[in-house]
Amino acid sequence: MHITVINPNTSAAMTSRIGAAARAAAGPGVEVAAVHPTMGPASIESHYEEALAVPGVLEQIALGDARGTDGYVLACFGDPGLDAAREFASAPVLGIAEAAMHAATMVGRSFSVVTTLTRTVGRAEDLVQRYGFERACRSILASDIPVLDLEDDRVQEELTALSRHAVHHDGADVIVLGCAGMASLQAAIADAVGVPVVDGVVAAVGFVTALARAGVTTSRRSEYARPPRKEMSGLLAGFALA
Ligand code: 2AL
Repeated sequence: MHITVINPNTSAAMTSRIGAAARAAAGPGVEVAAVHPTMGPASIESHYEEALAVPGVLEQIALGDARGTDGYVLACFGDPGLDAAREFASAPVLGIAEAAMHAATMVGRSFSVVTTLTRTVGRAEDLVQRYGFERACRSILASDIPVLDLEDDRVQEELTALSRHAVHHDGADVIVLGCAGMASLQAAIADAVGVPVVDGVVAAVGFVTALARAGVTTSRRSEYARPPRKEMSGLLAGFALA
């Protein structure tokens, strides 16, 4: 089985960390290609960057389909371009926010998200609503650590402190990590805080391999039918579907 994990930003270092987490989660018999777009923002922390990341994500889906990918993971907590990717890809596509929120509610009644910049909280709130987890989500707490600084030493300490607050003040049974670059912190935060911590890359790889093994893929009945052929112009001319 071949899984493609797309880091929607163009940071090669982050893609390689995401790939390591995805391979550990996938286990034997699952080949993981961890890729990132050839164009777009270095990290995604605003709606502007999210919009500009999507063409590069779709480009990686075209390449993944050509390789015979059996399942895709969009490894950014804003789930950028998830609907478009689902229409376009020949295999199921899961976002990491979507997968993490589902996983969290399978091991607890409630969860909190610990994330990067305060300005990304609105997007996470929208996704909580979209996926139907308003009752389960207790809080979304921002560390104000930028995505590309997640390797800093202070990160584990700050995210652990936020997670403790989520458990003791907000009543969260489970912590959801709100960025694709946080997988390496999962065990340490879970040990320190004493509740399950869910990383979205790990959750999404697990769910998408299960779907692919079961032979279950995106419904083409209506909304997620392949997009219609249409002329595309300018910089996007290459995205016209044949
Ligand atoms: C992210 C993420 O997962 N990747 C990225 O570039 N931005 N998420 C976030 N909350 O900032």
